[in-house]
Amino acid sequence: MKKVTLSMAVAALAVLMLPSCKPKNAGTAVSAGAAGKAYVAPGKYDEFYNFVSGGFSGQMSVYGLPSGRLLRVIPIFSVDPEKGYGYSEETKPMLNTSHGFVPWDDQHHTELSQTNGEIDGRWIFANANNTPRVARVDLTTFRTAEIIELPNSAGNHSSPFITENTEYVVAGTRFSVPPDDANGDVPINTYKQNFKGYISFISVGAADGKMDIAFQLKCPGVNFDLSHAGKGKSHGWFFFSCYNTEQASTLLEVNASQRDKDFIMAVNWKKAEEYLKAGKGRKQSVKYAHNVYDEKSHTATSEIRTEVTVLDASELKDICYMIPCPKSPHGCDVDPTGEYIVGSGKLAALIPVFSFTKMQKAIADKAFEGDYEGIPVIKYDAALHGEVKKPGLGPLHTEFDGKGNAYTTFFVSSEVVKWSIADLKVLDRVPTYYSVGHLCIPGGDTKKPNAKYLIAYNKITKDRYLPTGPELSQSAQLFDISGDKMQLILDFPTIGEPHYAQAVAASVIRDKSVKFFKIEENSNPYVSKGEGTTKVVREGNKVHVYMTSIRSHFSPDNIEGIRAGEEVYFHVTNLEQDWDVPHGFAIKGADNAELLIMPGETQTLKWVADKPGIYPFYCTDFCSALHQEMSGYLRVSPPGSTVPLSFSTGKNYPKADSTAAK
Ligand code: RUQ
Ligand code: CUA
Repeated sequence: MKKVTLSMAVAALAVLMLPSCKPKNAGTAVSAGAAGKAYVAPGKYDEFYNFVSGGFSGQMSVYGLPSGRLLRVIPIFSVDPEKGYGYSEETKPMLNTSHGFVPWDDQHHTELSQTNGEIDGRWIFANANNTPRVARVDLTTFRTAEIIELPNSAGNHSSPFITENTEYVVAGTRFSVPPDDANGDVPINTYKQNFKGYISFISVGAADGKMDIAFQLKCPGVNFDLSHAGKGKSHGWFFFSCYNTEQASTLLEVNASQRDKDFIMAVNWKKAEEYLKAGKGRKQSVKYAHNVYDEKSHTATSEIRTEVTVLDASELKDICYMIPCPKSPHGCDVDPTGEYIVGSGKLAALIPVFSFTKMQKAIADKAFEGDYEGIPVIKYDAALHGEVKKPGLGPLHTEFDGKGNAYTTFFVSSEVVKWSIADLKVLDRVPTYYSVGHLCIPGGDTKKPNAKYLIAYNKITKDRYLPTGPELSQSAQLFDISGDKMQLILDFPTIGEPHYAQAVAASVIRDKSVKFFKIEENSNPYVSKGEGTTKVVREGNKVHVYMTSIRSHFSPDNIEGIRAGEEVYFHVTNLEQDWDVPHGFAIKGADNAELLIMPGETQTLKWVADKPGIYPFYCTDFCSALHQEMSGYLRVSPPGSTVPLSFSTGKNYPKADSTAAK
């Protein structure tokens, strides 16, 4: 392999650090008729939902396309005071991990569930990079239904990609680290001996979506970057891009760029299943959290699990194969037929396209050039379909249109390039503003893309919008790709830093939306199903307030007899049974957030009465003409006070002969 000197590497990196080759005519690149194409008239629905990862916001945002209108931000891995997520007692367990409560994460990829390789609109999965977790969002409620932590992992980046019937959600670790049951207190420079890369296969319940770690694959210590499942003829296989096959543990920008080629790792997961059935897995003791939100009790529960089954890919033959792939591959994308696997070397000036059929033949013929820690390395040429020559600089990600074309993003040369899979010829290129990362075509990683639009998610915004101080929103750009040439029709700012995103025809999801929760099905232990059952109960140092909200009052709205220092739990049930009538709840001095309670739901806010006084509480969501009247008072007396605990609504009027305090 070619040896790169330090100075050569630094020179190459200096080029890569340029924000981008800035495209010319940034302001005029928009095509004629763009306004009409992106315009969705007031009151009309968008044609597509676009689910966009939030990067360092930890959330996922949902846009309508082609308008670019923001429809919703779904809290997943970060607390969200707007919705009370991670602040209400019911949602706190969702963010529990083996490290305790973790209120933030970095969310990079979104993947919609599939049946027969087509988007089925049931769930969308999301990864947390930092404290490795995978979440499932329910698309009837647009809320996080489940989060599972991943043991033996660190930097869960090549995740969460799914198999064509959502049999598994797969997650590869970005950082290899010593396994959780080994002594991790080792010198960092013992990477080669002690650090291993784990890939998690998370099974998904066909009916209820429940996630479970079916098994993990123990692989050589490298960085797994991205992945995609095989489909059609390659169903049963999974492909991962790997970098840092140099196994460097310092100054990776130089030391992990030494080799001319890193790998795409091909995993035969059907074979892994056979080994698992044959009892070849080793039970490893670990600790990871599994958190589930129940929509009947409107409550999350968190359980710590202690065991995982591990298959060793270096010992068990025929599970993993390495395919050499030039220059620190990032994206790893499989075309709609399942035949072609596209690797995108971040530092490469070409795009290698591998053939599944040729790869199978190479394995049968043992066309190997050696092994990498016990894993056979297939000869590059034996698996190669061909290379796209001079496509651009810094290829990152590829999506497909289902008509034989691929679209690849180029970070360094700031463009999207359309090319033909059959003959590897470049067909079209458009500039992006600026330095595009991921891209999305509706269904663009499935068997059936819906190739009307392409959205580019750009890393650098610079002069695209009105200045807003040192930080600018990241920007998405919408292209019409229905014709031969890509046409820019819209820019829209995004939340956090988008990485991958997926889109689907609105009709697949729209009509399944839950409009409210049925109050008679509410099984929250603290529910009040009517004002008649509201109450205030003292239990030791805790006071439970069973409260209801309905336009436009709380019941109770006068509470007295609370003592300073007591923990008060407001269990607020929204009695409304109508679409789009949430009520909020906030009380002075609360050290967490509001509650935002959906119709038919119960949510709980913990509040500590810190000193005597009168504490108003009120509804935070403008719910009716008398929303400003939707409020109440809570009286806090000193510790040991004899003021009796009392509560009422509409009964606590001044006595006729006395208005004095008592
Ligand atoms: S990444 S910009 Cu975190 Cu998917 Cu490629
Ligand atoms: Cu209820 Cu405002």
